[in-house]
Amino acid sequence: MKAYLSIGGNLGDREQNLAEVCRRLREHPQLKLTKESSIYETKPWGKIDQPDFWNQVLEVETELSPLDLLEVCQQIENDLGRERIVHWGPRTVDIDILTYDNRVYKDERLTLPHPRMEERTFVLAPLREIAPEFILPSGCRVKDVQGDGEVQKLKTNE
Ligand code: A4P
Ligand code: MG
Repeated sequence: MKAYLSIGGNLGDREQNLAEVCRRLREHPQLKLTKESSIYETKPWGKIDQPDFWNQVLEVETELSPLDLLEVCQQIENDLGRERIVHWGPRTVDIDILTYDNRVYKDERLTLPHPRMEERTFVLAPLREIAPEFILPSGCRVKDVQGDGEVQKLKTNE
């Protein structure tokens, strides 16, 4: 199954933290990290009185169920020192599952597709780079949707 992950953080060594997420995903026996976008420096979305984020989008292939994939993501967040203090607040690293093979899912642990993905340039810009033909939940192609928020490409992976 193909899934897209949005990763980002704005505390500590942002470059190192993103690299560490990728390293751990690559090492996971039931996952294949198939694409990595460039890294973007992004203005905080939602709660704006916090440092700028670094964000990236990844494509993974996996046989893990959506909930098992979420568990892998949360384990990596915890290992990298993520503390949940403020909702939408500063974090070392956050890993969100954007989509999982067109699945629709909703319970208290997981909502698929990610409900806010189409509003956010920090998600859309890197996703557009690795999957320009991707059809968003609204039915629009990712290359035709802009979203809100300022982003700047830092490190090119193209
Ligand atoms: N959860 C439900 N659905 C999902 C999913 N598809 N993927 C649950 C991952 N987790 C999902 O998340 C809260 C709960 O959401 C988890 O327990 C999980 O079971 P969290 O990571 O603990 O808290 P959070 O990240 O503060 O809340 P939330 O609602 O996930 O926030 P977002 O939407 O992730 O937004 N600005 C910029 N520029 N860059 C960013 O990366 N991130 C946020 C956080 C705000 N502003 C940002 C950025
Ligand atoms: Mg989150």
